[in-house]
Amino acid sequence: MHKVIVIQGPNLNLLGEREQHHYGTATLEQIHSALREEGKKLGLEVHDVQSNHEGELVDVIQSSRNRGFQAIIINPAAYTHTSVAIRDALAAVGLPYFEVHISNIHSREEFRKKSLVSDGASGIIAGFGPYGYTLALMGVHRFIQNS
Ligand code: CA2
Repeated sequence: MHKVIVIQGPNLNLLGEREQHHYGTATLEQIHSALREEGKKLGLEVHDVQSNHEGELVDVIQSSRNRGFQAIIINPAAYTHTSVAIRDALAAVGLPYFEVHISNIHSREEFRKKSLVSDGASGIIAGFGPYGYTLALMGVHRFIQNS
């Protein structure tokens, strides 16, 4: 069974509670539970982690190869637009990664249009709401099958 890790950045623990116009009504646990179920159907073991701390996200990314993951699905949240450390960690670990944003970052404030991780990503999904994570998992499944 192939293993995939879903990494969630700062404030995504608040999903479903506020800002529903941007991020929908599903909680993070509901999203992760749906991904685990979808993963089972696809033959993927899906793990998840959320942190509000940049260094902790870097640690998780760095350790993901040694923990046996074949791919990373990541929503770096606000760190998308600011974190050279997360960009460097993703480049260093060398696993294929897929960037997900719940909202369409290109239709919002100017500062959200720049992502520091997009150029190294194997795929990018934005604006599909929480369903974007499921789309990413389907894409990871196809990616692993073809590699
Ligand atoms: O659209 C996305 O997925 C974002 O990565 C979400 C980030 C934002 O900074 C990015 O520009 C786009 C923010 C996540 C904050 O999530 C909240 C959820 C509920 C209530 C408040 C914040």
